[in-house]
Amino acid sequence: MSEPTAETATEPRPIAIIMGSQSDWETMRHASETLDILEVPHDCLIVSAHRTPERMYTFAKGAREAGYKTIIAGAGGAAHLPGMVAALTPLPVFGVPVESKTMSGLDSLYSIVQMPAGIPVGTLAIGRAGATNAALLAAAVLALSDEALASRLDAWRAARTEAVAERPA
Ligand code: RP5
Repeated sequence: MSEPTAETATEPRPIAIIMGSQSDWETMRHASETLDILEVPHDCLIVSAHRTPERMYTFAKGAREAGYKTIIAGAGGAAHLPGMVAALTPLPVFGVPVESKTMSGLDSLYSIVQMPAGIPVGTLAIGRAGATNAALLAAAVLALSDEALASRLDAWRAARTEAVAERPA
């Protein structure tokens, strides 16, 4: 969760990774690490729909003006954060269901995926895979207008392909 430095303060950070709790970081750090590999500047913030609703409102209403292009939102349990943020901003929101202890993340998944028509949340898989893929999707959106990033994404995918052995060890 990097603070802007004097050197980077004026650089645009096109992606915000938000999460409902510190406990979500263990999952959401995989989104951040993926964006680091792809050299995509991003912010990581704790924004809770339930515990800090005013922080959530301020963040979501100001997100576009702050320069964000997409938002990745992770939450668990009664996971209202992605949907509420999507209701408050026109930016694309990708939701990551964090794996909960009591229901293995199914509660998170259903809370995030079952949005009413008109307010979309692009919902990913439960847990680490979802966090990683949310980062890749957000990067792919940015890559539509960023050729250098598109090349880095191509290289990332090619490396994943090359890493698959023909036979099991
Ligand atoms: C949600 O409640 C958070 O997104 C988190 O996944 C879940 C549990 O939060 P903690 O009790 O661990 O802070 O709001």
